[in-house]
Amino acid sequence: MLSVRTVFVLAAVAVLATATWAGVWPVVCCYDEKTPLEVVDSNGPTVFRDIMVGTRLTIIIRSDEAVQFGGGLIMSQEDSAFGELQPRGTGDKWWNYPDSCRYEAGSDAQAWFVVDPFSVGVDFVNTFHGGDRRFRDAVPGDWFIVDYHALQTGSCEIGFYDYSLFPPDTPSDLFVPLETLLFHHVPTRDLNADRVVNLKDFAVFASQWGASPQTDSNGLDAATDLDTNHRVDLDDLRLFSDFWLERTDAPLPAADPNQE
Ligand SMILES: [Ca+2]
Ligand SMILES: [Ca+2]
Repeated sequence: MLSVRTVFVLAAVAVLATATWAGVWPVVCCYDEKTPLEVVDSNGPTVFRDIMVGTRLTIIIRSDEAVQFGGGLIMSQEDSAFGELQPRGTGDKWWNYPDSCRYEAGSDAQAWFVVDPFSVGVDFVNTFHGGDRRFRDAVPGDWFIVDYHALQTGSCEIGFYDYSLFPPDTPSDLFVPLETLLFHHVPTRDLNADRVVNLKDFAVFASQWGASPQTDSNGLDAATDLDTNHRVDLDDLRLFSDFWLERTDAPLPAADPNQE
C-alpha cells in the first residue's frame, strides 16, 4: 500500500511534470516523420493504437522553448526483445549519432546509444550556453529523431526522461519518466512482405480460407490465422481488414511499368 509520503512524492513529481510539459516532449510519427501515430489513451502511459510487427516509426523530441535539455528515451532489456530504438546513421567513437541531432538542437547536440544490464535506449543533450558566442544555442523546434522498429508480437514500453528534473547524484533507478509510451505489436497483415497491406495480401489470405493451422505451423495458414484459434475464418478477415492499405515502412521504389 502507498504511504502518505509516497503519495506526496508522486504528487510533487506529477506537478513538476505538468509544469515542464510544455517545454520538451516526444512525438511519435509513422515512418514518414509527419503523420502522428494515433493515441488511444493519453492518460499515462500514453497508449498508441496497435501496430503490425515489422512497422517502423519515428520518435521526435520536440521543444517549444529555448532551454537547456538533457534527457532520454529508455526501455527495459526485457522490452528490447519486442521493440528496437535506433539512433540514425553511424555512431562515432563516443557512441554519438550526429544524424539523430537536428539543427535546432544547437551546434554540439549529442545523441548517444546507451545500454546497461537493465535498460537500453538513447540519451540526448542539446547545446545551450545562454548566448556564449562559441556555440550556437538550441532554439524551439525538432531537436532529435530516432527510429523505432516493432520486432515481434507483444508490448514495448518506452520512458521519456528529462534528467534535469532530478537532483544531481540521483541514482538512475529512481528516475521517473516524464511520459511513458506504450506500443502494442500485432501479427503482420503484410503477407507478401512488400511493406503495404493490399489486394495482393488479400489474395494470400483468401487462399488460406477455411484452413486449420497447427500450433507448430510456420506457414501461410498460421500467418492468416490472426487470432490463433486454429481456424482461418471471418474473425481473421476482420482483423486483417483493420490494417487495410496500411504501410509498415517507406514505399519501395516505383516499379518498372514494363514489368506489370
Ligand atoms: Ca503486402
Ligand atoms: Ca482464426
